[in-house]
Parts: sequence; C-alpha cells; structure tokens
Amino acid sequence: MTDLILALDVKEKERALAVASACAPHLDAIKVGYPLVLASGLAIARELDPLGIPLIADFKVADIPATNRLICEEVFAAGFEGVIAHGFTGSDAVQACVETAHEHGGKCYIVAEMSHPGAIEFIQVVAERIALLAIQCDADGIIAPATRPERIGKLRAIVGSKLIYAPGVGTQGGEMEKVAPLVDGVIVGRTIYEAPDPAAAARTLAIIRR
Ligand code: OMP
Repeated sequence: MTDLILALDVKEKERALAVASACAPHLDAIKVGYPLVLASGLAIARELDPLGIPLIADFKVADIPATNRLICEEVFAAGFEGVIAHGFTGSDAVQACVETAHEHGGKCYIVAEMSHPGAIEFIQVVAERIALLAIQCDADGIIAPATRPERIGKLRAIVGSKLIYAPGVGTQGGEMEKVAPLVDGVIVGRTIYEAPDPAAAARTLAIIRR
C-alpha cells in the first residue's frame, strides 16, 4: 500500500503536536521541515517520538559535502529516521548525505524533480540525471512531483524499485487517485492540516490511496 506522509508545516508547536496526534492512526510517516523546526527547534522530533511514527527531516540539504555531513549528523542525533537532500549539488554532496544517513541506520531521499510550476525552468531539465545520480549514490529513494504523474513514470523507469515519495497532492493540484498507484508514498500537507478536521482529511486520503 502507498504510504501517507503528513507534511507537518505547522509553525505553532502545540498545534503541530495536536494535528500529528489526531492524524497519527492514518499516517505512515511525518515529514518535518524548516517552518516547524525554525519555529520550535529540532527537539520537536523528541516530542513527536511518542507517536511511534517515522520522522523525515525535510531540510533539502544542498551544501558542500562536509557541511551536508554536519547537517545530517544533527538530523539523526535529533531522532529523525530520514532526511531529504537535493541532488543538483552533485555526487560527492549527495554521497555525504547518504553515507551519514546509513551510518545512523537512517534513510536519505533525493529531490529529483520538484512539484511547483517553477520546477520546469531548471530542475526538470536535469531530473532524470539527478534520479540516476541518486541510484548511483545508493540513496533510498527520490522525491518526484505528484503534480506531474507523467514525469513520475519517466523517473520510475530510472529508479526501478527504489522508493518514490510524491508531494503535491491536494492543494498543489495533484490527485491522490492518479498518483498513489505510481509511487511508494504520497506527501500531503495543507489538505490535511488546514482542514476543519485534520484527522478526517487524513482518513479520507488514507482510504483513497489504497
Ligand atoms: P502541501 O502542498 O501543503 O501538501 O505540502 C507539500 C509538502 O511537500 C511541503 O512540505 C513541501 O515543502 C514539500 N515538497 C513539495 O511540495 N514539493 C517538492 O517538490 C518537494 C517537497 C518535499 O521535498 O517534500
């Protein structure tokens, strides 16, 4: 079954914990990124830990190898199980993220193509090369756009059985029914946490993704 991953881009800590807790029965992972960590600190990982749901740090790590390693070490020391890094930085920078993740028993996902309209200007042009690089660097999977299912097919042909996680369902226009059969996980943020009843929204998406 395709995983449902909540993008917990909620800046208020108490609200973030409440949304995560309410939605937990319907989730396979929670993705935490800059909005929540900058507002609440990395310790948010320990506060989410009792939910027993894998936590992915979405820092889209994109620096030189030495700095990437330092960032990823902090991510895994904080209690995250996975990290998202950019791939356009090249193989040595990606390798640093993957190696650090694996040294900590964690996973590393590489952004191959982004979901927003502007992604067609630059990153889409090299998306296949980034996907191949991710495989060559032994990454655990890639991020691909739920907003362009036809692109997911092209990237799947490159990454084979490696994981594909797709953001962009709901608010960005991607459709769960079309995307879920193509990927290993769907990442959803606003459609869940901005809903009047986030748990009900998560439940509905969890049912559709089957
Ligand atoms: P919603 O658009 O609110 O569902 O959130 C999508 C989440 O996925 C946000 O946390 C984005 O930062 C993230 N995301 C994208 O939307 N597009 C991408 O290409 C990559 C990501 C990501 O790496 O998670």
